[in-house]
Amino acid sequence: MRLINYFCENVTISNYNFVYMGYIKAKFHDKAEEVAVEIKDLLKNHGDKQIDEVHVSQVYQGMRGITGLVSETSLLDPTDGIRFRGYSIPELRDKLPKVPGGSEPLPEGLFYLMLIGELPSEEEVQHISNTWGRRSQIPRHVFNTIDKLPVETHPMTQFSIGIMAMQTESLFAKAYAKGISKSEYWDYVYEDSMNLIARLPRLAAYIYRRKYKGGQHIGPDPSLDWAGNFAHMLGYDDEGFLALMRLYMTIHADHEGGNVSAHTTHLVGSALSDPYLAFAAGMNGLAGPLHGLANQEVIRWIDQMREELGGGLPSKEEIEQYVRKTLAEGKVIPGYGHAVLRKTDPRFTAQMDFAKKHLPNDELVNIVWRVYEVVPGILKELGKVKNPWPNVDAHSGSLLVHYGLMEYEFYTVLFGVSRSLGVLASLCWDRALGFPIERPKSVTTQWIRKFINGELEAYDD
Ligand code: AMX
Repeated sequence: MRLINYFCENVTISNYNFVYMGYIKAKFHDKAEEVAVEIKDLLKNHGDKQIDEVHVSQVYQGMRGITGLVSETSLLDPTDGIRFRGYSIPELRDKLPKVPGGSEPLPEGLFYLMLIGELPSEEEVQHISNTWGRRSQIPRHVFNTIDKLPVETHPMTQFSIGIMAMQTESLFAKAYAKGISKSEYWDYVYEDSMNLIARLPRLAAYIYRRKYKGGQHIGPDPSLDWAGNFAHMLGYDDEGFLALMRLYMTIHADHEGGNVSAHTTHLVGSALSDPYLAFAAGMNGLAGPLHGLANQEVIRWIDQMREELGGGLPSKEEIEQYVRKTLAEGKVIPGYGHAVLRKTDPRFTAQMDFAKKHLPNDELVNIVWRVYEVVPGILKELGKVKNPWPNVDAHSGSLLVHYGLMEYEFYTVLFGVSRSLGVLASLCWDRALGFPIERPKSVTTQWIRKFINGELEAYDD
């Protein structure tokens, strides 16, 4: 029999796995056991039920629309947008615990929701904040590794290298090398994930201060929450910026399992690469301009437009001309379009809401809003763009610039720190549910030609 007192760090029970198991971990383990039983039943009774059919076009076009993955932490609806365990972004902003007197949710609460599947209490959020605070130390060799890179190295490259340098700390890799049972994998992946999330703000802040602030680093403030402390270590103590970081870290955390950063982390983790290796791989995907790098591209694109037009708030006609010029040059309009969404991204709307409340007269923010009035109509005209509406990246940079974080090459690192919450919670679920190595089938064009001509059968297995 298992006797778990969730509120004790050290529980006295017969199963040795539960001894010294923290409250969140024990609760996660229980939830995962329930879901594992449910999945076993689903597979036994409905394993043959067809969930999708695959068309030749999808095989060539980025597997778009193929249902082929399970990711428990969030689900993306093309029109409603992202829901984390069933909760929309406006609901999360309302229901998740906040700092006293604060207006934005604490990302610790979202992590709890994604991991456990329930809204957390204030105490539970505090517990996670404290745990991450305690685990945030980074070994010196990680900073030394970063210091060896040319300072002009892109912050995302430094971030990825820093995560890889931290892989020396992987408890999963050490335990696997010693030899552990499959049933224990989740435990070490959980510990690595918690340690990694705890350390990322410090790593990111180190990179920022090294590259842009002459290496004048700022120590953590243990009285602050995870996102607040991150803002502090970056060098921004304005209450508005702290609130923005809490919102930013919440809304960028997860976008179901098929996007490049989430899918890559899941895929690499499926080979039993430890969380450091898997997350670094995901970050290399986030660093692509069609994915997370789009946030820097948006500000760069607007800066170039302003430069060409001589500054100030451009008119709608001027923006239209610039959009058409960008398209004529064979480039995409950064911050617009999405592989799944078919409406304005609720993450864009949440940031717009924040801006209307806190900085309605900011010029750059007003340019972003004017671009929003112009771009969808033009993209619709093209006839090929499936989603002409803005995504999360169209708005985020303008808010950061307002508070003084002008160095747009760093923006994707902020996205990456937030994304750790979703993809690492998901990785814990992957190992707890014993998901196998991922290995879809690929074919050649010659094979497809023969298949179309009826010379070959589709693969069955
Ligand atoms: N500007 C110009 N053309 C665009 C466009 C945009 N914003 N979005 C899509 N298109 C084009 C595509 O390039 C494609 O053209 P092609 O047929 O000549 O190659 C055509 O429209 C069809 O594309 P789609 O099916 O609508 O989009 P997709 O699923 O292939 O790609 C995305 C999705 C996000 C990569 C694409 O919309 C894009 O490049 N957007 C700009 C970059 C961006 O904002 N990325 C961030 C996305 C959110 C995130 O991950 N952080």
